[in-house]
Amino acid sequence: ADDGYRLWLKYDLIKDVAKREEYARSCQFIAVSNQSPILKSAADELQMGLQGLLGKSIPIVASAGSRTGGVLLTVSKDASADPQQLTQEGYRITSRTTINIASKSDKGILYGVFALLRQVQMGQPIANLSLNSNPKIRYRLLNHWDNTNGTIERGYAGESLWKWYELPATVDPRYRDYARANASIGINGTVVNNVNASARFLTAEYLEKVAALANVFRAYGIRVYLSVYFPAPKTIGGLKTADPLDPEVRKWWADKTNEIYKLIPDFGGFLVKANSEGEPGPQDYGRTHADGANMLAEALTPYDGIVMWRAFVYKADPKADRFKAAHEEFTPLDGKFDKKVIIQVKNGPIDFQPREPFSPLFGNMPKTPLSMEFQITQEYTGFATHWVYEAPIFKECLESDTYIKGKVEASPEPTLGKFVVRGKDLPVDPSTVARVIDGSLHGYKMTAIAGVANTGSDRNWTGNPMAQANWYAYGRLAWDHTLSSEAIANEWIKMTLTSEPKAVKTIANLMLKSREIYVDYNTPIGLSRPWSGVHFAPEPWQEKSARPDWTAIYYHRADSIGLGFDRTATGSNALAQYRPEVQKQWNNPETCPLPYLLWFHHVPWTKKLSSGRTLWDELCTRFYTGADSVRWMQQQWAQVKPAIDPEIFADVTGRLATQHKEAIWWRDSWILYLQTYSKQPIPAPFPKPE
Ligand code: GCW
Repeated sequence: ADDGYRLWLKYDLIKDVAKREEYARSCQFIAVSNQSPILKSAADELQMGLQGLLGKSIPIVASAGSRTGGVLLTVSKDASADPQQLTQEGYRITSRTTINIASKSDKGILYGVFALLRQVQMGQPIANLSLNSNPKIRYRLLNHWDNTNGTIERGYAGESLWKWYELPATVDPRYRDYARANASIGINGTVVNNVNASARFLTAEYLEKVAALANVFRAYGIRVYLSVYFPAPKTIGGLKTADPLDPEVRKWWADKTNEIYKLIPDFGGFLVKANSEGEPGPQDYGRTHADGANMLAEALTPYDGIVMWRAFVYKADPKADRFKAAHEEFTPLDGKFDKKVIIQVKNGPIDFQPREPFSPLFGNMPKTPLSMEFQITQEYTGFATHWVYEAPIFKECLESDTYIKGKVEASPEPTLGKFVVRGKDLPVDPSTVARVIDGSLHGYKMTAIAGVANTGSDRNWTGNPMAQANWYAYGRLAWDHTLSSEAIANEWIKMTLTSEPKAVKTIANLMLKSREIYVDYNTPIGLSRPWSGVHFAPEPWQEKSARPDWTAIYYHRADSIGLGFDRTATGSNALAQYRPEVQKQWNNPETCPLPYLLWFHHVPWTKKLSSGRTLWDELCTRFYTGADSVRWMQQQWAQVKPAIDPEIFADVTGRLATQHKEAIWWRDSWILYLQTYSKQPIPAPFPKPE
């Protein structure tokens, strides 16, 4: 039975003998001239993968000589020999008499090896290949919200993978498998500790532990980064202040950085959550985010490291609109950051909700590189129980048009791509969020993307086996945001679960619908944040909390008239933070698409929506059909049983049963609560809440 440990790197023997032999004829040896640690990883991985898939042990040789029929791994730093413009980490795979994986860097070879293995795993031909691939984003990171005591903030797959108590002396072999999995999807960095950071991570004791992890990850092209506790100069440095403009504080950070680089020469840099949800920061000393970030950048100046400064800020002000906070605090600082600083922005303006409009910061800081923070771990999408495939969440944000460059018309001619080229200088694509992040819109030199990890100590890494797809999809999109959710789902299913065509289709369909189903029973029509503190149980009735903006009512604004947050000019006017074209899509309640309606409007219960139903009836319809669709998911899943490993099948079956129960719980909680305001009956044909 399959316990899920091997993720998508299964390498099980290909059943079709003819196919196996066909592959084997092209892979008789692996030739690699040098044995840098990364190239060694690449060759070893290829050897191991082919051993499993083809049932043959393939020799690794230093040179092919005159032999053909093997795989060459060729690092060529010579750019002039590169008409097809590979970037540093890109790779090219060509095959005729030999398969040649070429790159400018060892890392590129490693990525190319995984791409070749993927072809074989998916049963694709490897003869006559001509594959060119460059990552669209330079820093592709996971963010772990892991603590010193082994817990993970918002982690639902067990404890931290990092065994701090036994590091650095004992190095769990699992760290290597973690690195292999990440490298296979192009991830090249990892922030190992929580953004709500303990200063202990910067002590000599912990730095040695972190260095031990870095020593494992390095051979897979993965650099380690640390989240830092801004007042560390006080708490562990014994200084009286952590004021970023204080010379002693600056010296402390510079010295600390030197100490880190002595232990970890390829250290990636710092991630900072400051003046956010009670975490201290430069504002405590009357300084700005830029002052704080630039101080750390200065400390990193001698090194190839960066500062990722988070824009996740909001104040506990019941009258303010949290939606607007990041834009208000950060846009005035545009252009004031050191060139080593990148501002890390969550996809939406609030907090990783099942559906959010894109953050209005994207496009509005042309002089400051912005990076994307997605949440892979399912804090707001049902933990490890509910099956939610997240690629559509990520894509929806990446493909949103900020209209920074105005309107770009859709092309009637498909041969030109989707969009009209109106002369060489004009953008071929609209100014999507993806083009902010990949640097092409504003010409950012530094580009980055982060995903809050969903991994943990559970044997199958992610708790719910289906959540492995979210880790996979994040990595694939970080590499190439133009891949479709469907293509990624198909890859993942074939590599991980089954290649039986009907089952692949059924599962892909389930995955692609799963997010909308969740939204329907959880937060339909633009609702958000109906949670209690742990973000698990429905609690839309919550009106009191430690902070006014941590109640549910702050977000949904239910009253006797209607539901939803007015963010137009008659309300908080958050819409003004977007370009006029975006405002136009959302600021009229008559035409605002239903998925965003209650994000921007307070709508009367009896108002007829574009669906032809009143708001109340539409809500009930969503809650009921959403919950009912989980039953459909169960039925669909039952059909693929013969094609799926029994252990994984049973695991997912169990989780779906719980999901169904909880979907009904969500439905009934919302409906019974909202009914106290709407005073409307539940429309036919829906039954009474259970
Ligand atoms: O989503 C919220 C979480 C916090 C988290 C915070 C953040 C790490 O509820 O647990 O803290 O966001 O992103 O900083």
